[in-house]
Amino acid sequence: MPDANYDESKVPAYELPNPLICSDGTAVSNAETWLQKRRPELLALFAECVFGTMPGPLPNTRFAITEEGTALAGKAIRRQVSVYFSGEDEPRMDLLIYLPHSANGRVPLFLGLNFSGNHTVHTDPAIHLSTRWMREGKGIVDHRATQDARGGAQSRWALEEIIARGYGLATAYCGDLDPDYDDGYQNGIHPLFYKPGQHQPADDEWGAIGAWAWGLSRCMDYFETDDAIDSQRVAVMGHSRLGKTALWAGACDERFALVISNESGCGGAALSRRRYGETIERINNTFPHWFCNNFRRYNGDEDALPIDQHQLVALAAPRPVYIASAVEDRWSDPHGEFLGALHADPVYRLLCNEGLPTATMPPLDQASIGRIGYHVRSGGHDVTDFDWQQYLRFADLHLHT
Ligand code: GTR
Repeated sequence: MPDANYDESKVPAYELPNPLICSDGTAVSNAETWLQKRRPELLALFAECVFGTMPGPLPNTRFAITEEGTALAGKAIRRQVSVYFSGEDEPRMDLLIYLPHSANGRVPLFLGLNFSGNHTVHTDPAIHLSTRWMREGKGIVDHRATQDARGGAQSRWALEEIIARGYGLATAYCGDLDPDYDDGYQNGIHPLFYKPGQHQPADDEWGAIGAWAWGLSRCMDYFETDDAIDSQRVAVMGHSRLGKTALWAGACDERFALVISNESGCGGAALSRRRYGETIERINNTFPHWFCNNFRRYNGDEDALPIDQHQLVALAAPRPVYIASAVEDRWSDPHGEFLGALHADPVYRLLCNEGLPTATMPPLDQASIGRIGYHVRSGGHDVTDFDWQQYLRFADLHLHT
């Protein structure tokens, strides 16, 4: 495999597929053609070539509130909910929800999966410590969390600020849906869907990202049953591999009112054809379980893809979408992420006459906010308070709190 390219002058010439021209050559000149024809076509192409097809909810899904209490010195209500997918205890997704205590009526909220268990999101000792398989990291022994893992990802969640601004925050561990390693899809939720004799997904069926996105939709199913939550105002958010997931969840499930993708890189908002930083070949080799097997056809052959990632961003339209980069996170290709946002703009202009306010990459640490939002901040691959400040501003603007 060639070394990763970080030289802008070595980005090859490429031609992007036009989001507003259908596969049969029809130009999309009105919202109806987008909604009835082009959008479903693009969704099907992303399913077939990139993320795999995703099934619907399981009929035996049920929700159980396992714990409730006040939190954050009385400023929030904490609710822990287990989502059971079959008649059995496993597999199960544990949802952690904080809502502002002072709320009048249903609250809007941010929903995002986490990398290492709900207990990492805050030091609140009442958060159930996950007993599931975890990647190695602080407070992890033999792939299991210890008390030392509590609050390990706190700096990525701005919980106090989110609550103070009148929003809720809901999160679940991605590993509840599919542990993040390549095991041929024997654990997690995939086996629940195998037909008799099937032992792993077909080449055009979902991988881990598909399973994670499916889980986000099941969180939404729960929100629709909870009177304290405004399910019409849920922003789905994710970082990195989970930022790819947030885009895919937002594309597949139009119940999400707003989509935020933080440093999602290859397979997220970054244009694949640029082959800058992480490429399709690299991501498929390192993480063979993330995408569907069909995505491997495009290893080293990006121009053969019938889609590119700006069209994934466009699948959020006309709902507000925010793409964020970090300047030192070259692996994710910040410029490619910006172009992913920019080239979604024509779809937004067509549908709601408002897209990304700029055609050039904004200066460092200055958000450009329209119906599409974008920023590139200083620093490296992470989610910071600066990122959340922009997301809250964006949500204030579009979710009308
Ligand atoms: C990297 C991977 C990226 C990104 C990142 C993350 O190793 O190459 O695509 O997803 O992990 O999720 O933090």
